Amino acid sequence: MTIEYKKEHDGADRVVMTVCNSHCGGACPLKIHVKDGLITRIEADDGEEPQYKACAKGRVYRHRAYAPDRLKFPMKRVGERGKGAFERISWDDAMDTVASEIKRIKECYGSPAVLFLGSLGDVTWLHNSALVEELLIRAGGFSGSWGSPSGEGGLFAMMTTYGIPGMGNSREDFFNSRLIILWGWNPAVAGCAGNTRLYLAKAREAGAKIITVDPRYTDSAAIFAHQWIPIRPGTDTAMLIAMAYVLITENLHDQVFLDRYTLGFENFKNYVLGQEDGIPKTPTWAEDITGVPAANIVNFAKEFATNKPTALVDGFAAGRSAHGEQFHRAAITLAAMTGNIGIPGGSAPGGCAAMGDALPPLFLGQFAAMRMKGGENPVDLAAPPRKDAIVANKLGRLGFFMGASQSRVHRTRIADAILKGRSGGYPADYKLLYLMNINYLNQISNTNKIIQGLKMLDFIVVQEQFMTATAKFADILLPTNTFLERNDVTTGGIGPFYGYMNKAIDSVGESRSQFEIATELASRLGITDFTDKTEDEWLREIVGGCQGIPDYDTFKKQGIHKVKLPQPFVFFREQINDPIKNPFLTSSGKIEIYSQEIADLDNPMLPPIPKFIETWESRNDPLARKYPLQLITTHAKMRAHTQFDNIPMLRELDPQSVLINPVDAEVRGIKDRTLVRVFNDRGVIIIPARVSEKIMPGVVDVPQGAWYSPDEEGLDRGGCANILTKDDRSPGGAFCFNTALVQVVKA
Ligand SMILES: Nc1nc2c(c(=O)[nH]1)N[C@H]1C(S)=C(S)[C@@H](COP(=O)(O)OP(=O)(O)OC[C@H]3O[C@@H](n4cnc5c(=O)[nH]c(N)nc54)[C@H](O)[C@@H]3O)O[C@H]1N2
Ligand SMILES: Nc1nc2c(c(=O)[nH]1)N[C@H]1C(S)=C(S)[C@@H](COP(=O)(O)OP(=O)(O)OC[C@H]3O[C@@H](n4cnc5c(=O)[nH]c(N)nc54)[C@H](O)[C@@H]3O)O[C@H]1N2
Ligand code: SF4
Ligand SMILES: [Mo]
Repeated sequence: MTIEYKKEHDGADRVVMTVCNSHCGGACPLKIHVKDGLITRIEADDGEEPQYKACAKGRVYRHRAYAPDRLKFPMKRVGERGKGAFERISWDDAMDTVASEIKRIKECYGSPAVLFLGSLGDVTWLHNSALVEELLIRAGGFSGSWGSPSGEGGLFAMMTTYGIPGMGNSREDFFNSRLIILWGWNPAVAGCAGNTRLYLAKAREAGAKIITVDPRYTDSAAIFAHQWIPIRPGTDTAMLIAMAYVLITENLHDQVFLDRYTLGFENFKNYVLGQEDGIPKTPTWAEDITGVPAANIVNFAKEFATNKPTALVDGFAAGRSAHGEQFHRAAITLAAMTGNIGIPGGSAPGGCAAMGDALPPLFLGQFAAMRMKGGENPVDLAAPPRKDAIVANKLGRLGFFMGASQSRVHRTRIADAILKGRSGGYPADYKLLYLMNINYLNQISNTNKIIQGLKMLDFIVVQEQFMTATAKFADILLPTNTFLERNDVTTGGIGPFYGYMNKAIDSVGESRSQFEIATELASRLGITDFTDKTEDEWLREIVGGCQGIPDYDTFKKQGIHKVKLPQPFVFFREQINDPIKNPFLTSSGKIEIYSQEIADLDNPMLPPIPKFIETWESRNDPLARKYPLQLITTHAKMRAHTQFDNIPMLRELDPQSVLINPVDAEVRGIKDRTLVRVFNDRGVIIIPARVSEKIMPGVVDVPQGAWYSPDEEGLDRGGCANILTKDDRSPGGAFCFNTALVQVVKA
């Protein structure tokens, strides 16, 4: 859709309104200037307040769309898997091969042999991996996986404690907070940030105190915080429990709130005071575990209890660990003990508080629109339900990656399942892998094992925009266009808005949209009624189901519809204001500090009250003698996961490196920018070190998402963090990207 434009600026023929939402948790309106069919420049939102200002990644999207390594034609592999030798073929050949391989594998081995893995790419309602899942369902079914890499620990905590997934309050509600705690959350860089930065700055100006709890002195700490509390990774639960000890023993907890809205506080209290196991969870007990001085824990706890309202925002990262769910359950408990849930200026922890009020119910409903027609996946239905599928059972088909069937293997274990199959106790022998919107090899734990798995398969198809490390393992590569080359709709990442993503340019090369690819493939699989609508008709239908959007054509022209809320959204406000009329969606109708649902699982590693359980590969693990440093793998400023790592000007702004404290660097003879090897038994990466006090001693950070780039010896010089992470999950399903031990030496 074209809007009028003052030509004197850059001679653009037209300016197209769209929205970037590159899997960074944000969504930012973009104005794309187009001249002679080519993008000349990109501007950010300058419309009505609040504006959602694009970051550097969105502003240079032109470089991504026109990158030299864009996949422009369908290709078939001609060399060894992983080496990247391909030959151009026609779309007809590519589609025929993919369809005939799907049919062949299904006939020879059954539908469970077809494995599908998809992720997000862009977070939009039409062009997404649900399309191919839908067609595979209609073709007889496929094997899926389960587990959200972002925050399965948080989801588990929210489902068991509140009964539904949480959301953040509106960002302007920070103005009502006296204290804001960024616990493992760095919104200046990542964590579904959007306008958060602006609102945090304004809240600080308005007098709120801001504290960060993080192994790193982050940009958020530097810009917003009055205090930084460094903490050892994976030990946050111990600190929260010791804070509960201070509140209980100093009688600072809100007993009225606990009585009215929660269940099981007494059980938790017995554990905290040591009546259950003989160990009082004192600040001194926690000091030894967390590295945070006991006196600081006492002061912090008192500050939390006496500065109501406090927004405790627990990011997903501390939950991305070997007992991640305990962290989020403990954070919810602390917020309940201080009466901070469901009130203006407070927060409902559980991970999703970091996400903002992105209209998730509408988002999920619309996203799933096309899938609904196909019904359930026959492969899922044929297998018995998973006993521990608490999250999946409650979210049903609306949840991503959360299947409740035993046909689904946790994503961290997929490579192991490929390698071992049924003889290893897995539900199927996988033969064909369909990858879409995912950089599987790079982004899921234990890259080297994934590589072994990928070599084993009969056939791999990858729908990609670039020659990623994963793409190099494909037998057939299907080039996908970018959001600039198709129409779609989206919701704001964290702000309440709807965005229309207008097509700005024609598809680069022969790349096609995901809708085109799915439709074409469906017809070759004999599914003649896959879709009865065009792209535009689907979008009209989806938009028609959204509350408050004016009319389709106006919306398309405007490109963005900012939702005006009568007052800041406060999650669980109704439950707190009128608990009889609006109970929590747990079986007791209360916030379940004690969860019978968890107790019924009868797993000692999943206690029914939040408890501190030491992780594997902690600093006390005997393995720490060999690999003495704790690894975290944070989300990088200039990438959205692996997206944008191939854009030189972004890469230069923040080159991949391992962040290490001067104390740890000095004993190893490492100086700033020294090339180092970071390794453990799972693999090695070779990248420069950044020596800085911005990370606490004993911990190193390899930001996730850098492209795996092996040299001739097979050693990764790109700095792919998942070379080092373990392919295991927490008992509640959390990915353990922040639980690993490594050593660092000069290269
Ligand atoms: N620029 C950018 N933004 C992104 C993304 C991206 O790739 N790039 N990805 C998006 C997606 S999909 C997601 S899920 C979110 C993820 O967002 P987050 O999970 O919030 O991001 P992280 O950078 O992994 O972690 C946030 C902070 O937690 C700290 N941390 C790590 N381990 C621990 C721990 O054990 N304890 C404590 N207290 N802190 C810890 C890290 O040092 C970091 O500063 O970000 C979204 N936003
Ligand atoms: N060590 C470690 N690993 C992590 C994490 C961590 O904290 N530490 N974080 C995890 C988290 S939270 C997440 S969400 C995952 C993300 O993992 P992924 O979703 O795998 O990461 P992306 O880089 O977004 O990969 C999307 C891929 O899809 C391709 N693609 C194909 N079609 C399209 C399209 O139409 N549009 C777009 N935009 N891309 C397309 C892109 O080029 C890209 O290669 O990573 C996880 N991995
Ligand atoms: S990458 Fe994320 S923050 Fe940056 S412009 Fe795109 S949506 Fe906005
Ligand atoms: Mo994520």
